[in-house]
Amino acid sequence: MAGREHTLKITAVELRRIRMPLVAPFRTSFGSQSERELLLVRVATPDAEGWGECVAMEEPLYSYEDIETAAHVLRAYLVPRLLAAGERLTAPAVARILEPVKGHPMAKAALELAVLDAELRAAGLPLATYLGAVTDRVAAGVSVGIMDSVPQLLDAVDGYLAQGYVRIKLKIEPGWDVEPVRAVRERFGDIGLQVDANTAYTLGDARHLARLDAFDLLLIEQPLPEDDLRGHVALARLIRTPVCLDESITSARSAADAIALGACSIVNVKAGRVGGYLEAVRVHDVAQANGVPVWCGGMLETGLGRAANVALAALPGFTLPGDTSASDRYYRQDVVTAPFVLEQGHVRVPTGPGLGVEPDHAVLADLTLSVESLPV
Ligand code: OSB
Ligand code: MG
Repeated sequence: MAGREHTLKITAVELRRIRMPLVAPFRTSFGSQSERELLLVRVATPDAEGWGECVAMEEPLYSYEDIETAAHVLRAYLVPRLLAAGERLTAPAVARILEPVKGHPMAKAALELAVLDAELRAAGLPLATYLGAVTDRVAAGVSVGIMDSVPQLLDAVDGYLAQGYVRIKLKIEPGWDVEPVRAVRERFGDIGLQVDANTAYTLGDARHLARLDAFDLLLIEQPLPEDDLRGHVALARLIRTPVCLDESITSARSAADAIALGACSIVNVKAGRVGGYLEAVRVHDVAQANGVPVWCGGMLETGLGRAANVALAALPGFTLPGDTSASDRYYRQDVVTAPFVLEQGHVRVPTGPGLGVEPDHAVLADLTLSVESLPV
C-alpha cells in the first residue's frame, strides 16, 4: 500500500442519517429489526468526494455504539481532529490521528472509509486493488434470522439456496438451536452451514452446544460474551464445531491474542468493529500468518458499505464465504445506482475508483431523515 498515498484537503463533511425498510424482519438473539437506520459520512475534497458507512445500529445491542453516539463522537471529536490535521492528510494517517479518542470503532471506520474513498477516487484506484484483492468475485453466504417456526425457517433457507447462496448461517439462541439446525441439515443435506449466537450462551451451556457437533457445522460464531476469551478457550476444547469470534475481535492485537490463547480457530472480520478497513486488513494478515481462515461479516450494509466489504473479502485469507449477500436480500431499493446481484453464488468486486459504486441521489434523498453539515 505504501507509495500510493495521495494527500487531500477536506473542504466539507456531511453526516446523513437514513432509514431503509428491510425486505423481511431480521431477528437475532439481541432483537428483531424491520428497518435499518444508519449514518452515512460524506467528505468533500477539491478533487473528489468520498463516502463512508457507519454500521452502528439504532440501539447498542450488538456492541455499545449506536447511531447517536457515533454522530456525537464524529461531530465533537473525530471530524475536528481530522480537520486540524490540515492539508497533508492521507487515509493511513486517519486511524493514527483518531487514536487518542478511545473506542467508537464504528464511528472511526466510517470516517476513515470516506477519506479512503475520496483519496482513491482522486487517484483512480479501486479500493479492492489498494487493499490487496486477489479475486474479482467473492462467494456469498446469507445470514438467516430466528423465525417463529421451523417450517418458516425451511422455506426461507429453501429460497436462499434456490437463489444460489453457497452457505447458510443460522442465527441461534437458547431455545432455537439444535432443532432448527437438525431440520435444515436433514432437509438440505450437505450444504455449507454455520450458526451465530451473538453472545447468547454461557460456558455452562457447553454440553448443550456439543449437541451441534452431530451436524458438521463450518463454525459456531460468538457463542459467549464479548469479553469471555477464556470461556471460548474452554468451550473450544469441549465441542468439535470450530469456534469463530465476531464481537470479541476488536483489533488486530485482540485477534492475535484470541488466536494465541486458542479462543477461536476462525475469525469474522468486520471493518466497523475493528475501527476501519486498514485495521481489518491487519486482522486478516494476523490470521493468515497463523493459518486461521477469515471471512467477511456484515452489518446489513447499504450498497456503499457493501462495496467496501466485498473489496475486503477479495483478499487471499478470506477463504470462507462471507455475509456478503446481494442487495435484494436486505433492501428492495439500494442506495447505489448498480445494486449488488448474486451470480452463481458470488458477488462481483467493484472495479471503479474508490468504492467503485455511485450513490443514487434521488433514492438517498427519499430515505434521508436528516443531513448535518459539519463546520470546516
Ligand atoms: O452478528 O453477524 C452478526 C447483522 C447485524 C449485526 C450483527 C450481525 C448481523 C448479521 C447479518 O449476521 C450479516 C449481514 O448479512 O449483513
Ligand atoms: Mg456475528
